[in-house]
Amino acid sequence: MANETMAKETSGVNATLESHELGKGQELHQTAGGSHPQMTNQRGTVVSDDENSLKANERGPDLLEDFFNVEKTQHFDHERIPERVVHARGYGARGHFELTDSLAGISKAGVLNRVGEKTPVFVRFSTVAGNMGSADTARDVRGFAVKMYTPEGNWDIVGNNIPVFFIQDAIKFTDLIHAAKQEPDRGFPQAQTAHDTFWDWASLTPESTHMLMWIMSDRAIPRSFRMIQGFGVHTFRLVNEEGKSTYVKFHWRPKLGMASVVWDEALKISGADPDFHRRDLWNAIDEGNFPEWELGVQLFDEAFAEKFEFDVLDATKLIPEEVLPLRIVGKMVLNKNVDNYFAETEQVAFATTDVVPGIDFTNDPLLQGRNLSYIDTQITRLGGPNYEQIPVNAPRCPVMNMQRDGHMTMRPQKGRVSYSPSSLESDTPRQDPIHGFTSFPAKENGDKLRVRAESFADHYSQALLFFKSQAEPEQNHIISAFIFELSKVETKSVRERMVGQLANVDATIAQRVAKGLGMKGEIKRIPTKVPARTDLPVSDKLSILKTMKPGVATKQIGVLVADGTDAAQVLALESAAAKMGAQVKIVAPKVGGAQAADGSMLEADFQLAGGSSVLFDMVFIALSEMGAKMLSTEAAAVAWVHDAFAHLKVIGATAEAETLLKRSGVIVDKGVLVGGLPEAFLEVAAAGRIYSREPSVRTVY
Ligand code: HDE
Repeated sequence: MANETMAKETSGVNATLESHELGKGQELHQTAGGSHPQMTNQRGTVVSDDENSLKANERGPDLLEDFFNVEKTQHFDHERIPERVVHARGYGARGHFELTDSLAGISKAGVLNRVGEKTPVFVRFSTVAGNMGSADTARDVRGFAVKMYTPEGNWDIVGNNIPVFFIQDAIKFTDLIHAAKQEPDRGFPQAQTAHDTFWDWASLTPESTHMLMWIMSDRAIPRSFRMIQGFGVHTFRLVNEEGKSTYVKFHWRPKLGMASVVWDEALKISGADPDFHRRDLWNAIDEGNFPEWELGVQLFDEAFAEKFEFDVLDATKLIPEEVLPLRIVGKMVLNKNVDNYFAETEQVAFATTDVVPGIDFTNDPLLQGRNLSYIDTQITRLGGPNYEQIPVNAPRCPVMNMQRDGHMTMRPQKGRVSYSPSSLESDTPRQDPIHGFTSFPAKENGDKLRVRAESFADHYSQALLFFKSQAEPEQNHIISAFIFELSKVETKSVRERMVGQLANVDATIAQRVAKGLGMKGEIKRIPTKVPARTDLPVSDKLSILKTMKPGVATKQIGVLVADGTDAAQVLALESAAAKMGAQVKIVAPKVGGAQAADGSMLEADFQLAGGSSVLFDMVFIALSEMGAKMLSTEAAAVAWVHDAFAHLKVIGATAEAETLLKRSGVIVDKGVLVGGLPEAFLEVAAAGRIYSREPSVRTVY
């Protein structure tokens, strides 16, 4: 039957295949049922056979005229586009922003004026250093980029989960990234800063010290994208109808509060589930547990900026919330997963210059440099200047101007006139001085110079402030992270120089790191003109542990079962967990499940070897005596329990599971509940990890 006729006569692939004479040895594929649409090529021609290429004879060579095969393969050959030079590994979702407190009078931006209006958003979370295929849980800053499709144009807040940055001037960005990425001669390591070039650069770049404290902290190993804060980092301007400017810093605050994993766990998750964060976000949205953030702003004027102890244009500094509280003005909900990862998450293009009237820039030299970089990079990455026409990037308001043509133009612009001024047509777009974007007329004068402002010179005070503001376990983690990273540095002089920089923050911090590195001799402090101030009051808001929100909602409980498990106990845990919004995941030696003591089957979510305890927030060992004995000789089970203990998780267990607990080196503490009720286990788990256990499982330097 000819292709064209078949296209008219059949309504689905099933019918097409059935009416098609199958090739020798070819079987009809089983389908999921339903009415499948016809498969076509990219030009719309219906495909009659997607299994066999066109050959000169049954065992002969392929024919070039097989345009179906040629098109399919050529398309495949071009499936990849250049990955982002930084933030290559990311994951996105859709949702909306809703203003709850109007900033009318402060900013004329409609999105910050119209209370209750829901503005669609696309958010992409990312790591910075790793390539697209790297693991989600690498120690790194998380990108937190929000695109708001406002009726006045797209507004992007292209932020991070850390409120400060490594450098003060954009001209240093290339160096930072080259130092952090794979070393150019050997092409490794990727997705980590734990190597010579990064620490060589960092130890020679005192302005990075504050940020180093943050990336060595637990902020850099978040439990979930849903549990990170976001920051615009720079000081921006809000501009009102009268042209008055107010400085602003943007903050996103997760409704669930912040939470992190522990470092050894992060390393193991990278192997057990490199997609840990994206899977978590996808699942949460898929299940209707929509993540939410509040938008907070720190608003201030010139007078505040003048008297604040650091320069508000310096992106290596933050303004503590205790000094300038947040005003919560809205909330953002992510409630829709993407339909297609590539079309949306990969092709989304953020830019700091995507702003609307009422939002404006300051002279922060990092922001100024970023304003050049983003559109430029998209042109290469997405193949031309029309990437704004791709649906995920297209504004949800009219776009009319005299820009024309170029690769992949999708808007067929009508008319003769493609220039301005013009008189030939009555409907050509015109500039609008009243409603259009106008830049704040900041006064500029002085000499043209390549300099770093004197007011940017203090590199250590806020590094110390951050460290001092952490809870003790968090401080210990920062020290351990420096030790881990610098232990991967092969060049001794680099290790020593970095410790010499840390001595500028605080002698004890440097000594603790030196001790962990086994460094002998006196620490050589790097000379600095501006020593760290020790008088800055601590800011509890900078700590995850001091601000943590208790609860188990959307948390994952790994339950280890085997043949002989008491099914009633598992059911009781499931029902108690459901009441508190936590999720039970059954891990069994076989994915087919386990046969409970009463003969019923307990269905498994994970097979033991693929369901490592690092994937769960807390664990319950629901084993019979026989089951515990059997699993005591199973390395995966012993590691499962041992890791949960070492990762400071709350562990619940049946009294019969004791053999396995002992074999795994578990020492009973307030986070190990043997033979208790599920409610008691969940109550303890709601308070989070057992950080007090830490000194018994790893050295604190
Ligand atoms: Fe970026 N950054 N950046 N950056 N950045 C990019 O743009 C750049 C900086 C941030 O999910 C690139 O589309 C320069 C600070 C995020 O798609 C590129 C400088 C902050 C994302 C670029 C900075 C960020 C990017 C690479 C120093 C936090 C991911 C691909 C002046 C406030 C957005 C791309 C996404 C991505 C340049 C520093 C956040 C090359 C030159 C500071 C969240 O344009």
